[in-house]
Amino acid sequence: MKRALIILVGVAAAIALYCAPTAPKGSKKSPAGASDLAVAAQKTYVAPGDLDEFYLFASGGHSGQIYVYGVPSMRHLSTIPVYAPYSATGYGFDDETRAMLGGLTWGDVHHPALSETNGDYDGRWLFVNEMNGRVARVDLKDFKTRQIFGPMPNISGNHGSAFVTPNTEYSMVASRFSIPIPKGKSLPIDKYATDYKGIIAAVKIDPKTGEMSQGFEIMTPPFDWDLGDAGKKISDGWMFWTCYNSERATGKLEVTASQRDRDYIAAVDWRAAEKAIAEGKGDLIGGVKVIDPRKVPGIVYLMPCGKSPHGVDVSPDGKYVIGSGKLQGVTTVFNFEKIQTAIRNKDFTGDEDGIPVLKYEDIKDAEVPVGLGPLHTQFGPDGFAYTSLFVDSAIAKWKLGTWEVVDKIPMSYSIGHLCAAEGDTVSPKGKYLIGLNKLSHGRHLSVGPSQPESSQLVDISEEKMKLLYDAFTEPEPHYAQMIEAKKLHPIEVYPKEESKNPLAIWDVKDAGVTRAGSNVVVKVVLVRSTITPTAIEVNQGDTVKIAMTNIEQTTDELHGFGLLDYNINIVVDPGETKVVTFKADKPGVFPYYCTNFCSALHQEMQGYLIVKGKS
Ligand code: RUQ
Ligand code: CUA
Repeated sequence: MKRALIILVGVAAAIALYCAPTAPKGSKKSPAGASDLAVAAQKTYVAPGDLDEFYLFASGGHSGQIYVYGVPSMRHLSTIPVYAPYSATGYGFDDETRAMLGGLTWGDVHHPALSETNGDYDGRWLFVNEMNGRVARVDLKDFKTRQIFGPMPNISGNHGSAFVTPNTEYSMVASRFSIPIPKGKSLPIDKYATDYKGIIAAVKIDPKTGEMSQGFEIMTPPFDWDLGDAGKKISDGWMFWTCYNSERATGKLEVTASQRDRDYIAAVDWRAAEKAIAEGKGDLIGGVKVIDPRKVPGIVYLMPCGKSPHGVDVSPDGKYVIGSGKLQGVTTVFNFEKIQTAIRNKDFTGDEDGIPVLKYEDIKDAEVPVGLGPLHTQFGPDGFAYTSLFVDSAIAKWKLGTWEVVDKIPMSYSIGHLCAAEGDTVSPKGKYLIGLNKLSHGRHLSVGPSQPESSQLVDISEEKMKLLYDAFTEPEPHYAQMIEAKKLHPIEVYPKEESKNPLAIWDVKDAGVTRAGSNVVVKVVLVRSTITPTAIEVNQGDTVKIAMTNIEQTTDELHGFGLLDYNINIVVDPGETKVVTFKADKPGVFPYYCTNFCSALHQEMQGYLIVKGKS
């Protein structure tokens, strides 16, 4: 049946291609590297009722959210609100999520990091960083944000994050902007080179619960730390970060930070850092133990790399560390063993504020001529690497070990990150690669000046890469990770027996209002098709806490609670309890109603909050 459908679609696509006399206005010929359209249609078509093979978790940039897509269909399945309120799910309105946001209503999300066991995605959690010095944890059991850790002390602009170590011991963090530390101290900008500090840091993760807590920080010269990746297998225990502006310049960085031919990749022995902290070798700055490499040697080393590198990526076997100047035409492959040998032999060319600098020639294995503007590298299961080329607007495929560039495919337009199926783990899955492009112009219906970003799905199952599909995504997919769908087993209702909220009630007869002075607690039951109680009376000036339990145990039976004029919008999943506390400062009658269509009598699911005036 499925095969018949696929053939049908294939034939239909072929007919559409060859017979359409009037192609839609603006449509273009398939670009170079594109698949035969019938084949592409077959490979991306997921028949009604069928499921995608992979989940894609894409960063939502400064929307503050994570977007979930199915691959290969590229259908948008869900939005996980993380750092910004999201009224569709009531996120940021109830007490718990509002407290988690901590007064900030935006975050600039860059790098999702799926939790790992032995270097493979284990499907437990998704960590994601944002620029205001925070890391969040999404539980993949229910796709909900469960913790936002930070803003962390001393960190300014948490870009080099939220990369996890191979057994999710840490989520790694690095500051893009250097500032005087601790935060709150101000110094003139002409003190930048000497008195401003960069910070690289680690957030500790509880192996059972995923709960994050402060790990360690390391003080560095005022470089702009950019991106990182954790070592794996033989390089497990090490962490790598790129930086730009090793010139320690200020002002127009596009000029001032490009004077030197090389910047650095930091190689950090995080186990040694952990040990130094345990031995009390850190200085307390801003409430955290900070390691100063001048006083505690043996933790950080600098690897010279092409000017202003961006991504740094460790190969699946952990042997190679790949990084490149982002205006170069080559990407450099560093050899982990050579790095270790150079460190052992103290083969240094100098130091930066006490951090030894290794010799480029000693530690590199190859310069691979991938093309102009290499940014990020992902891996396939067969020893191939895929590097995104921003300036060339293309992806290069090359072989680890022989360093041969074997294929290139253009991207429309200006690719940034790229994401292969489990392509940053110890066992990449191949099959699909997604180019996360910065521009999309002209390849979709016009939606005005604010255009979507484009993500292009590429088939990497054969020797030649083939373009399969253009998908348009919310701004802005910095990084994304793709995990086999069979690794995730999300729940669909919160089981009643696991309910822990002390304010939860499971019977309408327990619903109602209790008062202690001017503090009012309202216990509410949401079930098709009544909000009980149907009227709530309070006095102006009361502090009102409404705890609502959706007592449904049926998939998809969500109920909402929209309270007009009070800016309250809660959505409660089946079996869930949510609490919202507010001051009833406006007198009058305020309707509340269910916001999620739930039954034929959904419209009847309503009630009134009556706030009696003071006079
Ligand atoms: S960045 S286009 Cu924020 Cu990850 Cu590379
Ligand atoms: Cu409950 Cu609509």
